[in-house]
Amino acid sequence: MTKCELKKKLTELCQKELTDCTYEDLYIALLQIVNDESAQHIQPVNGRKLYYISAEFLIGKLLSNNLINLGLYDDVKEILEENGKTMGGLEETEPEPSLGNGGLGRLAACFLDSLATLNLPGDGIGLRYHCGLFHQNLKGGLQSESPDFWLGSHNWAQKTEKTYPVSLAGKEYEARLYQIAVTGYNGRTNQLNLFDLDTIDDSIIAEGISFDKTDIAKNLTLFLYPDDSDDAGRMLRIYQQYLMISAGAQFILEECMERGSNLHDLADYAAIQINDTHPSMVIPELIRLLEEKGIEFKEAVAIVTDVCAYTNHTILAEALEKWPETYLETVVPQLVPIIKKLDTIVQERTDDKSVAIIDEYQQVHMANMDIHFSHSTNGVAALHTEILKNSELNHFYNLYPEKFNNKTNGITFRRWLIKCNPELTAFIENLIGPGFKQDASELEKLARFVDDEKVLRELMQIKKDNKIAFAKWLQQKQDIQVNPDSLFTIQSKRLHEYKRQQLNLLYLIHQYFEIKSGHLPTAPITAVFGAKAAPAYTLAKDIIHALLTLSRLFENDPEVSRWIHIVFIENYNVTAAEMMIPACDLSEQISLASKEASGTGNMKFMLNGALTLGTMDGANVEIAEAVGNDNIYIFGQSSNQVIRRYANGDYSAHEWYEADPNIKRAIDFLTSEEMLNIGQEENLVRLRNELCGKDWFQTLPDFNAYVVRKNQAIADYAANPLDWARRTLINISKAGFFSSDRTIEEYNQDIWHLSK
Ligand code: 26Q
Repeated sequence: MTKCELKKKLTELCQKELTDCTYEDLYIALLQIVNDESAQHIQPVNGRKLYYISAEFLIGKLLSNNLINLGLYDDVKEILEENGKTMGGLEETEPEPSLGNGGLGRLAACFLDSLATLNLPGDGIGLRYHCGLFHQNLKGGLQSESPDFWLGSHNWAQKTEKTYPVSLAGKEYEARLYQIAVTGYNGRTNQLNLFDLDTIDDSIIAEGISFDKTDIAKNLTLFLYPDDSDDAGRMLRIYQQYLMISAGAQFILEECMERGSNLHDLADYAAIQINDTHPSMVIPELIRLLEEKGIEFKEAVAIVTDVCAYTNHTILAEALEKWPETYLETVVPQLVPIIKKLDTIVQERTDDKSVAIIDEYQQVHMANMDIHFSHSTNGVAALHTEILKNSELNHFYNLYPEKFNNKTNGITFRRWLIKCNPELTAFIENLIGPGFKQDASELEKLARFVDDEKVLRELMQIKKDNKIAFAKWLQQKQDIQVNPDSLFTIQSKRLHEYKRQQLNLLYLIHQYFEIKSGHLPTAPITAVFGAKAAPAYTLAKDIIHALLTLSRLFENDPEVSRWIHIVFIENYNVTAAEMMIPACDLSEQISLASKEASGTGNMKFMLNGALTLGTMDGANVEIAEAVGNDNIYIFGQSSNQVIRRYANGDYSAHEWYEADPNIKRAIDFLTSEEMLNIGQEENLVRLRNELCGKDWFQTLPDFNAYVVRKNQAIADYAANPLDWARRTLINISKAGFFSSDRTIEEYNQDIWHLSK
């Protein structure tokens, strides 16, 4: 479509002059134009097609991204500007679909972009939640939650006439299919298929995000992952999961049969990727449906094993789903006999009880079922996969070594560079041409310029501009002023003890004492946090509270505020990430080694010209390998040391606390008079006691190394900005490996074998 045609269509749809249009008018018209245009890129599927089933797709706002992928972005931008409007204004009109919690959901969204860009037939299957991840409010120094409605009257999910019957607790429901078009960059259009019930009723939402959990017809898809801290909530998760996978399985079988499958040959038509254990019931459900269609159990099991593959995203034991058999008996009685038969097959294969599907307490282990009855199990970074093979899933690895493989995560450069950092994109394009947008390995060509002072100075200016833009956004959004000349160090990710925001907190307290005793930092820093805590995760909320309290304490103290400014971004989401990441100097990736499966934020920051301060965990290990030790700040215990400490059970937080005066001083400060004057005693005491009494994620052993390494980074930044810029350019040039295009190529080559 030419710019002229675009303008004409826009005017037609808005039914008035563009200057008279509101952003809302323009948004609605562009939604239609994008959907029409995307439909032009739908292609027939000949051979095998991928179905990526996931309870989360954290897609973020879609308009700008779709315009970029369709090649319409620049024209729309010009048309808007000719009519006194901006792209930023337009973007604000669009609500963000926050249909995911964090990394796992965002990965699914990046994968859909890469599949379509690589011209591979691959759809997503998930749920159309009416409210995405809760909206975080930080009034009074504490997190509270409110519902995040995103559907409104105009949204990307198009209603279809297709419905599928789903039986839940013996009652029949109709799952309706909605579709969001996923258009690749110069690529094809695939679909994100989201299921929903027509009967959802948001008037049952009471205080905050609480709601009546018993009325399934009204609440099933009302929220992304309801609170799982009580039984009704846990049960509701099973209802959600079954709606998703039962409708999904029927949809897949229907499509494959329409394309000519006789179901015996299903594996020639479909590959199913199970994103963590949330969709695992698709295995027994497919077996059930195939049996219904006359295929014998044994063959059905073989077909399903051939079709399905499983991705593991965690080694935290508490995050591996296991359900009491009685719950499944209640919600999905039709699956229980099948799961029992699968468990019997496992018992025939081995007498190792640790790999059973149903354990001695009648708990059903979803991951175990996945590994036995799919043909591939992958981890999401090299270290993570090694830990799965050698410890967490070692017994499975011994049974099926051929099933295990690694697929290091990646991110889509269309959103995490082209969309969020247009200035850096243009700079790169100027130096090496546009090829990197579709072949990220071309970023290596930047290596030629690492000693070119003019180029480096330009890169510094871009970072500065992005910091200024972030500062403006922050001012507007939270009425906070930050100094763009300070070093921006950012930790943005879900709040979890293993991610160790508390380590960053202790560092900031330590620096407070340093300043007070006359040891001034080498440069002023702005310490930025973005993090949501699960509503029932008390300690995570205590960490947020401590950070907010410390932030106020610093603000009130001019001696300290000259040097350190703590900023907590309210309601961190994809949109906020797009503002924060291009503005970052130092990327905090400080999880306890062995606990972060991969991380993907680490990749986004690197690509946008930040240096990483991190532990040897997840994909940090591969980032370090790619850029070399001079271009990253690594600190802390190795994963082996950590694993050994857990195995020996000899870690005593209290000993570390007593032995190290700096640690003691920092922890004690949490309940000092200064802090208690501002914050809440209950929260601060609880956090203090946790840190010096338990500290399950070993914050204290890494404390000194963290302080030294972080101060080294700040000193380097202050002493030699040009060298800092040189090292950020090296990071950018090595980021190509972390494109999700590479990840998807690997999945396709090793697991899916899709036909183009
Ligand atoms: C489980 C049981 C009950 C309720 C909720 C859950 C649940 C919900 C969400 C369990 C896990 C999740 C999300 C996990 C997640 O986001 N994992 C991240 O996946 C990324 C993509 O692979 C990795 O980069 C991160 O390291 C990993 O933490």
